[in-house]
Amino acid sequence: MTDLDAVLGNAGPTGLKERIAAELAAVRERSLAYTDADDDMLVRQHSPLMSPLVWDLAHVGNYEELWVLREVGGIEPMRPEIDPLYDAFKYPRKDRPSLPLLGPAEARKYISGVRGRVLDVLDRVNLTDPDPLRAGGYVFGLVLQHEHQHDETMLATLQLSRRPGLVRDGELPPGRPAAEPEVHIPAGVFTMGTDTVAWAYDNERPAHRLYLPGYWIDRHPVTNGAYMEFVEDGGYRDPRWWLPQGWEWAERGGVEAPLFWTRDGDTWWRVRFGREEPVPPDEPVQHVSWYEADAYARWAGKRLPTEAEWEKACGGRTYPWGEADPGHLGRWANLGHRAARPAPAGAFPDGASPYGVEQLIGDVWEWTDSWFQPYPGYRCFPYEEYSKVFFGETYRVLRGGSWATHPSAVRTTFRNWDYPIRRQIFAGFRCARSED
Ligand code: AVJ
Ligand code: FE
Repeated sequence: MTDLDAVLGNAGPTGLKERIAAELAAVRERSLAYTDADDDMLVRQHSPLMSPLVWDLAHVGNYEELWVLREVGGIEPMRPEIDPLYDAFKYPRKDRPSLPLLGPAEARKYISGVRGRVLDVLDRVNLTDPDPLRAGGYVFGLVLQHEHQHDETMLATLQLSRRPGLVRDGELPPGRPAAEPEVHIPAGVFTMGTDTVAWAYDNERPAHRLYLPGYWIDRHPVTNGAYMEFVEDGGYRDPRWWLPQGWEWAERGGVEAPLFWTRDGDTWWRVRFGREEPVPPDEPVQHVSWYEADAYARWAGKRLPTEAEWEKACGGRTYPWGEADPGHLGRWANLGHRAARPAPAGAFPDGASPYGVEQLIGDVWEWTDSWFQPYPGYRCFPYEEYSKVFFGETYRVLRGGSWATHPSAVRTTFRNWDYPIRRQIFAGFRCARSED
């Protein structure tokens, strides 16, 4: 099957255009919901780590203009003077509030003007054109995933703002205890990455065969309850568990628990979207840095999985449960902000991989032991600033998406990355260990 057949499916180009239009409408509804706040909330910088929300809003429109209107549609720039303001490489996040950004009303008008023309381009584009940006609607997949990624970034900003009442919560299924907390993955060759997932990024390609010795991997992500034991055992005060840089980072910042946690007597509390609540023990831990994840794993007598080990545990499918699109939220995974938190361990038995590993997709991004590096045979497409400029020994890979990640923006081959000190993202981890 070619890439094109895979994405066109039985619906053909017309069905694909309808799906793209529906997904574009849905992601925009999401972006507008996260920016449905007063102007002060939108233009203020809530943390030096993040852009003002109004920057993300105009940036997704500008990205859409660059790729769909100019690159594919051949349309002249609508407002060339604003391009540098929304180029993520021109000004660091901390400097963005002092730029002459579009205000909230102007930003909404600009992105809706772009969107109108994008739908015209979608109408007339040939999705079977061999040009790789057009074939299978790749450019639309690019802007859709990009906007969802920024929506997740906006949720992290909203969490950092500690402002209540802006982020919707929801219902989740209950957890189940695991009879066997670890799963054995036998030695052997598996295929890492993809050649066939139509909207995969360059960094997920090409598919390549890889041999891994046998290993054990946790069935569920590490929970708050398990992480509390590490904290209570003095894990943050014992350098034996920490890499030197991690120890230094925690000392300098006075880090003693996950971000947003505070202790009151014997009880741990957290702030979640502006509201205080006791930390629920059976939920996967989130808002930990790579250094904390790595230290916990060493304390537990284990280690973080490599990204290859994480991906092999998914069983070689687009999703751990098979090829079915996770769009039917509910059954397989906690994705797409159905609730504003991870689901308790064991909540998604139907989402298990063929090996029986659960909650690989959704809930929390999972830190892995791997640096973000290109796969053998990597080819940059369509631009260097998505992946290529980040390769090296600077960023650690995260896998699987979080509760805040949209189903269209994650799959078992998807690779995310961040600095090992970052913890405003919705990141947790699971542990692994080699065979004895
Ligand atoms: C893939 C999440 C690391 O948000 O920094 C957004 C994605 N690239 N705009 C990020 C991205 C360009 C990127 N991550
Ligand atoms: Fe971006």
